[in-house]
Amino acid sequence: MRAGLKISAFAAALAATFGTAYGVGQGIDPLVTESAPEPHASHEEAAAEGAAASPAGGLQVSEGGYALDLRTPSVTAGQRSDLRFVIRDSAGRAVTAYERENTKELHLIIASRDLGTYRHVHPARGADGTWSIPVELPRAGGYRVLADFTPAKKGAENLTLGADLAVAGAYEPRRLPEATRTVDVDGYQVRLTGGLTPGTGSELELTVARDGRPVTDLQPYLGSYGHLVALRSGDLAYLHVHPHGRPEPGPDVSFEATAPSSGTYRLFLDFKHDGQVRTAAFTVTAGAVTPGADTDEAAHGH
Ligand SMILES: [Cu+2]
Repeated sequence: MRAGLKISAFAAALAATFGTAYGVGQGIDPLVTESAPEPHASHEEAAAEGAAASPAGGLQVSEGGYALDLRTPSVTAGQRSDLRFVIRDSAGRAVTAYERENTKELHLIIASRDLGTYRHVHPARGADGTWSIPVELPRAGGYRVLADFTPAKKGAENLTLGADLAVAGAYEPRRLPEATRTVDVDGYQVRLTGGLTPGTGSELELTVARDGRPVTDLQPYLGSYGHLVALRSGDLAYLHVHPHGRPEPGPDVSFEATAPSSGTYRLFLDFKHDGQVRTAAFTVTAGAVTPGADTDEAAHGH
């Protein structure tokens, strides 16, 4: 059992390393993205629909000819300050035209490397293309700023670019909370059903209750009844999570997500009720740690 666990952890580390290397290749030459070989992919991964077509986002500061120029690379913990950034095209010009997604031109995620602090915000864009949002981050440390957007240009695809943000102050790293099925937030209980499977889409269902009673009057937020973001622990790779099934105002909100690799992820559900947006966070492990799976993965991977 102990040996199996070690092999699994090693395999997960390899998967993360290869995933990053593949991402870097994309940045150097976007033209070869579609046909980039994946010699490390297992048979299962290669067969999994969409696994190769949608690598994890957020790992690169530049991709597909666009770059995230974070004008505020550091802020101070506990102090309110303006976070400013510009999305630039391949000629270095500020992008000023975007397609709206979920009612917004750009979605910004700010997350600490230890995943203990998370913000999903919507900055304002100036006419010159500079985005800004006031932020106050409670704890010091390394953070990632992830911008999710689609340029309004023929052929442009949705991108998630990521940049490092330093938050000055006394740094105390925190451990990722243990995996749990139920999370309490401001008097609400949110239960998670389902999980993440590496390379394959799977359903995640979140059920919202208050004081033990199912909440059936969730309010629309950004065009739907809940928003889910998944970040991979270790590199903060960003997963695109899509709503699943018919939209209903609770108590269940469903999503479909594909984990790019085995490993540990943190899920953040934003939901709106009584006029306020709240966030429930879950730790989820993708890929069952079983001796059989370890052997299989090691055999295919090498
Ligand atoms: Cu958003």
